[in-house]
Amino acid sequence: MKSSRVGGLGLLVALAASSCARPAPIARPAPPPLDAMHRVIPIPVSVVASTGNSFVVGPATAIVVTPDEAEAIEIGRFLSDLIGTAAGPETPQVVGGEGTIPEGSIHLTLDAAAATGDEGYELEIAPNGVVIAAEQPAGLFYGVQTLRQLLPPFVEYDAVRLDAARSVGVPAVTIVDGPRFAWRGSMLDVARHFHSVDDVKRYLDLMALYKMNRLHLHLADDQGWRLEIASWPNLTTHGGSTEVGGGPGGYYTRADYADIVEYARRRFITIVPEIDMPGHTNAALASYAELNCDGVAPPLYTGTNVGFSTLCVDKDVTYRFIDDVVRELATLTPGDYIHIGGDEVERLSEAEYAAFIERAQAIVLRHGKQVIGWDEIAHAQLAPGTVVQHWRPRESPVPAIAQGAKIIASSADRTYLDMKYTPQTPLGLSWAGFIDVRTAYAWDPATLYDGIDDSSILGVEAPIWSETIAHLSDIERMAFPRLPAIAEIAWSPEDRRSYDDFSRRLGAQAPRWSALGVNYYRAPEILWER
Ligand code: TNX
Repeated sequence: MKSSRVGGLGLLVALAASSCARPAPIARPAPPPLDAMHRVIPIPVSVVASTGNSFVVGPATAIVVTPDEAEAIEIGRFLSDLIGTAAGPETPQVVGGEGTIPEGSIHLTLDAAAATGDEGYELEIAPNGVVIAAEQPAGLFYGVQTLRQLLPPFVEYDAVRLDAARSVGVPAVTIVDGPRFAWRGSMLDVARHFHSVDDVKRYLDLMALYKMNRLHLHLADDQGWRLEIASWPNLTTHGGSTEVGGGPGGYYTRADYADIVEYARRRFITIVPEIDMPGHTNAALASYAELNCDGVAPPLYTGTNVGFSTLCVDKDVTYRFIDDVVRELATLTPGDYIHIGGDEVERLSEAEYAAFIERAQAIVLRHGKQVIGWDEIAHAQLAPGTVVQHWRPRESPVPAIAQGAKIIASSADRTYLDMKYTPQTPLGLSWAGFIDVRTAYAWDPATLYDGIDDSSILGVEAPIWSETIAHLSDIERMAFPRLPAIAEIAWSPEDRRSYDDFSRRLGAQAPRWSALGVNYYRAPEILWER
C-alpha cells in the first residue's frame, strides 16, 4: 500500500476505512457556501437582501432603457450581449422606451432624481423585475457590472448563452452604491515591452468588470516610443523598433490609439497618456540627434537600467519637441490629464530638474490639459490642479499635498503589480518587496502616511511595469488576483472592507475568470471556488 503522502491520523483513518484501497488524497476544506450576494467585488456601499424569490433571467427577458438615449442604449446592449442567446446578439431585446415597463424586464433608467452622483447607482432586484437607476450613464454601467457579478459565471463564455433550458436566477436584493474615489486606475507599461491594441482592449475589459475607470499608458521610455507623432516620425519608425531583450517593439498609429480611446470610453474608462521626461527618454534621443546636448544620437537601448538618459534641458529644440508632442497628444486625449513622468532623473541638478518640470508643465497647460507626474515633480513649483502620483514608499506625499496637489496613491510596495507575489514567482521584480494578496489589499490610502486624508487623495492606481512582462498572459498573471484588491480599495468605503471577507469573495471569482480565460495566479492562501 502506497501511503507515504498520508501521515499521522490521516494514515490511521485511511487504514481503518479500507485495508486495500489507495489512501484518499489529502482533503482541502471545502470553501464555505457563499450566497450569490457574496461574490461582488468591489463590495457595495449598502446591500439589503430581500427574503423573496429571486428574479429569473431568460432569453425572453427584455432590457428596457429609459430615456431612449444613445449612451444608455449602449449600456443595455452590453448587458444584452452578456446574456443574449446564441441565436442572436439582439436577444434579449433592448428597447428604448417611455411609458409602462413590462413585468419581468430589466429596466435601466437614467434619472436625475436617483441622486446617485456621477458614478453611483441603485440596483433593485425583485421577483417581477430588475431596476438599475443612476443619475449618469457611468452609474448605469457600474450597476450592470454588479448585476453581471450576480449572474452565474457561465454567462461569460462566448459560446454559451441563455436559452429556454438555461435561465438563471439572481437574488432579490437592493443595492445602493457609489465610489469612494474618483480615480480607480491601472497602468500598463507598453514601452519596455510593446503590447498590442487587442491586448490593451482585453485589459480594459477586465478592468471594467471591477469598476475601474482610468487606464494610464506609459507610452515612452528608454526602450521604446509607442505613439505615432506626425511631426516627429522617427520617434516611432526608429524609436519604436525595439524593446527590452531586443524584440521588434511596435507602436500605435494615431488610428490605433483613437481606437483604444474609444473602446475605453465605451467602458467608462479614460485613457491617461504618459510621455516620460526628461529622463527615460533614450528612445527619443536615439531617434533625433538634435535632442542631445552633444548633438549625437545614442544607440537604441534594450536593457533594463534606469536613470541614465535625459533630454537636453538647455536647448530650445527640446521645448519645441515637447510642444509638438503635447499638442498632438492633446488632440487624441479626451481626458483632462497628460502625464509627464518626471521620475528617476540622475543626470540633472535639482535646479535644472525643477526648471524643466515647470516649463513642461506650462506647455501642457497651454494645450488645455492638466499635468500628472511621478512624485519627484513635487521638487518643482506645481501649478494649481497638477496631480502627483505617489510611488516611492519611503517618501511621504505630504510635501506635494502642502503645495495643494492631489495625490494618486501608487505606493510601489502595495500597488505595483510587477512585483513578485513570493520569491518563487517566475515573473516580475522585487525591489519594492513581495506583494501577496493580503499586502495588496490590507492597507488604506488615507492612513498609509501621517498627515493625509481622503480630501487630498484623488484615488488609487496599480501600475504594471513591463521589464519582465512580455505577453498578455504575463499581464493577467500579475494583475489577477491583485487588481481586484486595488479596485476595492479605490471603490469601497474603508469600513466595509476586511481581508477575510475579501478573500472569500476573491475565491468566488475563479469560475468567472476561468470562463473568461484569465491566466490568474492561484494564490495558495485563497480558497478558490471550483
Ligand atoms: C521604477 S515607478 C520606475 C520604473 C520601473 C519600475 C519597475 C517609476 C516611476 N519608475 O521606471 O519600470 O520601477 O518596478
